Amino acid sequence: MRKYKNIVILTGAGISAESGLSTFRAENGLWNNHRVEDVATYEAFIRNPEYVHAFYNEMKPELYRAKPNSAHLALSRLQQEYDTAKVDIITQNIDTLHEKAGSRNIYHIHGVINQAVCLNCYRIMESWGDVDTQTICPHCQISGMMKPNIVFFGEDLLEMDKVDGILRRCDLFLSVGTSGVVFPAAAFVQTAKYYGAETVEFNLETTSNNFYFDHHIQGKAGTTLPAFVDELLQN
Ligand code: BV8
Repeated sequence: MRKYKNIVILTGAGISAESGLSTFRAENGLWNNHRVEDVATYEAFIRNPEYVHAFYNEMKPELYRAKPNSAHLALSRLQQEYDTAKVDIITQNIDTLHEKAGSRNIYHIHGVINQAVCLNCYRIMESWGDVDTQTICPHCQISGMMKPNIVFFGEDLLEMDKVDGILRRCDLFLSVGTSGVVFPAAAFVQTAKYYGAETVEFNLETTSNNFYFDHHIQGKAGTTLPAFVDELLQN
């Protein structure tokens, strides 16, 4: 393995599976118990904000208690010990397990569970408690305008101004635990590859994106990622 200068890791729900959190598209996944159109689209939120708030409020206690697993910890170790490269984490996950593992340079492109945004003043409120249509914005004091700071289908992603540059500069792109079906995150590997990065996919199975990856490491990320980080750190 060569020395890298800019390492980018894209993570999806699969990296949090061994922390006990449901993924989206598995048998007992999050989307199996709810129609995406009813909970994760902007229209759904406008149509029935109470229902969408309740969906995310119900998720908060489990995500609050969740603990990072060896895959999250391996990325934090890579950031701390790999001294010749900048290591950025772009996550589709709304959990805070990368933060709990001690990582930094984390870009939550689909938002994060313990934040809400005021649709009146567009400032962010942090809360692990329930947020709903009665919640008063702590900044502009207007009530009824809080939305989960979560990117619904049909909404633009967060942090893309920074993410685009990171993808163009990277020389190693790792994709961990994502089915690669949601865009534009699913196309990040194409950008990285176009600009010359080596690309590696970590998943239980081959995904629809596999054509764009130079290497596939099959297995549970909690096992495969720490081993890969060990190899990177030995070089
Ligand atoms: C956008 C909400 C520009 C937060 C999510 C029509 C109109 C508008 C847009 C579109 C349209 N048609 C298509 C689009 C684009 C759309 C899209 O991609 N749709 C798909 C379904 C075709 N994208 C968007 O709308 C995005 N915005 O394009 O804006 C725009 C604006 C207006 C008009 C046009 C364009 C917004 C996308 C974000 C949506 N929000 N969720 C939440 O509740 O979390 S997406 C949802 O899927 C989650 O955020 C999740 O992160 C994401 C991806 O899922 P994965 O993380 O990959 O999870 P999944 O369960 O699928 O897979 C887990 C994987 O892990 C599996 O492969 C499994 O094998 C593996 N695994 C499991 N265990 C392990 C493991 N691997 C390793 N180890 C293990 N132990």
